[in-house]
Amino acid sequence: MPTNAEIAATLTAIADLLDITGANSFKVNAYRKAARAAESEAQDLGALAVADPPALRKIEGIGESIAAKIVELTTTKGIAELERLRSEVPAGLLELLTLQGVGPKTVHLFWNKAGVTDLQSLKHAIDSGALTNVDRMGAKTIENLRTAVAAREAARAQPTRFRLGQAVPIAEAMLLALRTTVGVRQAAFAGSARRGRETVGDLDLLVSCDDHDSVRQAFLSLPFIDRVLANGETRCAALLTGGMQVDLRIVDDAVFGAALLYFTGSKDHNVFLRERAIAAKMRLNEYGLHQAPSGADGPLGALVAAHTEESIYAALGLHCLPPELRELHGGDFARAAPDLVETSHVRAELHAHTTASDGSLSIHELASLAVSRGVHTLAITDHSKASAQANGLSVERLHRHIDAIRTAQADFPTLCLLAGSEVDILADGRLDYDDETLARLDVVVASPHAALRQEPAVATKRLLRAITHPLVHIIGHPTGRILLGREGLAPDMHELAAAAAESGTALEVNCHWSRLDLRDTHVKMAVAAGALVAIDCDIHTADDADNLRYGVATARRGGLLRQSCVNTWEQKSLLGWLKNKKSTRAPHAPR
Ligand code: DGT
Ligand code: CA
Ligand code: CA
Ligand code: ZN
Repeated sequence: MPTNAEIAATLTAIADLLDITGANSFKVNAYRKAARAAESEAQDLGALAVADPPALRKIEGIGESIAAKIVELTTTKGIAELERLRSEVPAGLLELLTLQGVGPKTVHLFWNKAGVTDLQSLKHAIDSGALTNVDRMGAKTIENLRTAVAAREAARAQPTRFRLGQAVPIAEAMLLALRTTVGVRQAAFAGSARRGRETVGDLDLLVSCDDHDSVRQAFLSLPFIDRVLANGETRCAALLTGGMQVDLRIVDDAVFGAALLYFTGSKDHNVFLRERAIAAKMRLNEYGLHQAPSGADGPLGALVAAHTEESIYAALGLHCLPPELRELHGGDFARAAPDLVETSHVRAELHAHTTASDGSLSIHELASLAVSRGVHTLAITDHSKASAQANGLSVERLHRHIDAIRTAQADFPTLCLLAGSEVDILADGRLDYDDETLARLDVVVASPHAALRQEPAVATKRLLRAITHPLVHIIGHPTGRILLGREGLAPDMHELAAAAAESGTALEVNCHWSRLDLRDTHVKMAVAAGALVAIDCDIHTADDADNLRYGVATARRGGLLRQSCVNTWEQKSLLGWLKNKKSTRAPHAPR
């Protein structure tokens, strides 16, 4: 049965198509009004359409003919008029609706006055000047349109990438199936996913085995596979149902390490290793590290190492570089093993939401989850009042919430429950609660949620103001970007990192795979500046705690050491930092 939101979307689609065909605006507006009514209606309209159809008409904004459409949609899963409109309007016109600044009335004009039927013909109409004769199309409007079309074309030309947190679970499910196949010795994923890159172009799986055929068969019969692209003795490739490509390499177990090293990349790291090999009169490829006594072009000599990555690095005089460092760090860490942060080091979660704002867990459920994860400290940081869409807390509600957290503490003797807030950093850098309120909290995570299209210089100033605020401990998801979705702020991260180091404020790596914010390159800047970093799951539902690995991978890519990550500290040090930062800094002077 359709939800109210689905009914609203269907009514809006009809209204858009009617507008495009140039239908009578009285009729179009009736659909739009009904869509708004459906969206804000508390009763379940689908259920009502089945149980008591006449009741639909009693709802303000829904007339007789649209009530009939809702009944039709609910009982037949479609609406004949919508199908008729869809067959009448060229499909390419619908994409134009998603261009910045283009609505259905404009699309109607494009179609009828300039013969536009899709993006390509719109581009042609702009370039040929055909649009200048269309009503409402001034020079400025046409210029904006040109920009929007170019942006769309650029986005289309980009190869599709998938977010790490969506790709890795698929890779692991496939490996699990392959590992149980007869004859399989080792199985791993390589490529950008193993390096922990925020997005991956394709998955690279590597299997060593005694029987190539059984592995191929097992791979090609995995349930996720939609289409086979290649099926060879040592290499298979397939497209998965979600559109992602998977490459599988099948190798002998003796050379698994060499293949894993090669297919993990990055390409630049492979070049670095090969050059090192040549300098030592050896040669490295996906089959192993060999002696090459007569130089790069001469014949290969004896095998030096191939079974494990460690043995190859060791033969090159290097320690085994963690895969996350094999992209942004060249040979920086090649000589000594850095004490990078690991998931097992994380002992505190400092950013979590409850049902008080937009989380799905109660204080008790969240605390139980934290106990089961083995952390010593949990900060409860619900949204502040400016985040109205997330049910942010008024000062009064916050005070009651703090009391509830203090009361709950008694039920969790092994866990330290901190009363915090994820307070909005307003557009000008002021915080959403006054200092007196903030001073009552154990932890203040300050995050930007709105005004995310600011100029870089304005964003830098805004975030600096929050970083240097003496009552702020952590800057949450500092840029507000959404991977493959929203650019977010583009502040001067060098400047922010320096200020964070100076004021003892931590910058967050938000672990959600749609954020990973700070991103890897930003972590690298924070590390260079000596700033503290927090790695937090920003828990809204229980599953969010599983995202820790992606945040840790991002932090490791930036070279974050264990001791610079506040979540790894012993409880005493952590609480000391939270307190000290509060009392040792000069009181905040209002600007
Ligand atoms: P992606 O898939 O775009 O997210 O990035 P990768 O790094 O997974 O790239 P991919 O799948 O094309 O290749 C996997 C690894 O195999 C890559 O990181 C390094 C190695 N590799 C592939 N082609 C070449 C090459 O032409 N030269 C070198 N040196 N290495 C290569
Ligand atoms: Ca790949
Ligand atoms: Ca690949
Ligand atoms: Zn947030």
